[in-house]
Amino acid sequence: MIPYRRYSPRAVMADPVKFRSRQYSLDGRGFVKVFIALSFRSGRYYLPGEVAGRDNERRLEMAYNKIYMERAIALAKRGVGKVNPNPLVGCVIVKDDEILGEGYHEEYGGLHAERQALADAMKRGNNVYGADMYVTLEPCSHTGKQPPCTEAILDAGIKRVYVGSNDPNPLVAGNGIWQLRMAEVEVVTNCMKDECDALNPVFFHYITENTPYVVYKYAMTMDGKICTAKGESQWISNEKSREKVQTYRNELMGIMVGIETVLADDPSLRCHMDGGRDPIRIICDSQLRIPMESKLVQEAGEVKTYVASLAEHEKQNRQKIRELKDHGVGTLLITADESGKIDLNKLMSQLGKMHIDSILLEGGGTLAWSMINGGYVDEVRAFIAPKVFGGRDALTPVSGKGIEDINLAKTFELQELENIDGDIFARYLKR
Ligand code: AOF
Ligand code: ZN
Repeated sequence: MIPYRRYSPRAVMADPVKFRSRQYSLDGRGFVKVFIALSFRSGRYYLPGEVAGRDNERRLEMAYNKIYMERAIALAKRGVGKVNPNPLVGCVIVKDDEILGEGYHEEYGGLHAERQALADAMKRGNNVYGADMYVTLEPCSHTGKQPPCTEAILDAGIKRVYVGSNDPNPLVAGNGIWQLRMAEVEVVTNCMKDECDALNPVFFHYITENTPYVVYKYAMTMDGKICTAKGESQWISNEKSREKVQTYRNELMGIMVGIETVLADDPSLRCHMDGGRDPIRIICDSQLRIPMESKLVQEAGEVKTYVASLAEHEKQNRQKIRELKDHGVGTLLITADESGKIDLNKLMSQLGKMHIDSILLEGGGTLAWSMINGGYVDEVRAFIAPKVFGGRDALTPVSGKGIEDINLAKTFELQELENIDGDIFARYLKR
């Protein structure tokens, strides 16, 4: 049986804002009427937050089978490196303890997880009418590159939807849950929320801040050195650790280094993982010193490459900017901050406008300090090798000016700790 629908889903969908704002614009008596009406129709008591699509404790108690949400999470992870700047989303449709269909968001601009799962069920010849759906992210309710998933869910006659994370995208933000509930689909929120949230720290940051999520990665010795006093650094961490780093280049959309690193190492910054994607390369180079013969410039025809330099120097650099352009390197002209360096706040906004949702920061220490000091580093992934280099002049992961008072330390929270064949891997989140 189709569950009774208080409002026609089409009407809600046609003008969700009207329906939504109606909730908020009602006076006290109006509110009471709406909730009594809803409670009467469904034989169940509604709380205001529920109708407006917010979470509530009571609903958390509803039983659901974790196995299916775990499956949806595993499916979502298959999209790593392919969906940015969209979120990783997985979906499983279940009836009578049988999976009827499943899917995930496979590529940017492609079908959303819910529609993939519905299509999969159809392909298998399964009828999803009255089935439960497990989805790691709140179904969308807007038309973007894809039509609203709420529409597909209602059309298919899904009875109940188990949701992991809320979608903070202002175009969705509770509206997806609200639309489903208004159409009398049962929606249980916060199902394995922590695990589902862990899929998308990048998306959550990018969609709310409009700037990239930044991960600073480095490898150092036990005594905190990233190279010997002579400058040798190959290799500090072991092979397995270095393999892990290649997955970061696939996972995150951009990669950033300072010009000193380019001058010292001539890196290519490409992804050497099988089937991996090369990240967009961004070089912070205020004076535009990047050598034309560097790998970054020479390979710019194959991988998107940008140099960020000071707008104040544009005139004197015009010729070089043109030459770089001929090689396929874009120049981002950013004005200086009060210290005369590239204004990182402006650079981050610019990268956000370019739809770059995430950046792997790979050094060097001066840039790392500026980025951490400015609060732009959201996560640190440190590899600590069981070696000692010593040497007063051997570099450390973060240099720059440093803090002036010990109480002003930049603090992070340890999130993950792993032993990788003797290397310590530590992941920290910004506090
Ligand atoms: C879902 N399931 O699998 C994804 C969702 O431009 P579009 O149409 O692809 O919409 C992108 C937005 O849709 C994205 O910012 C996020 O809010 C939501 N993504 N939603 O229900 C999915 N990928
Ligand atoms: Zn969607």
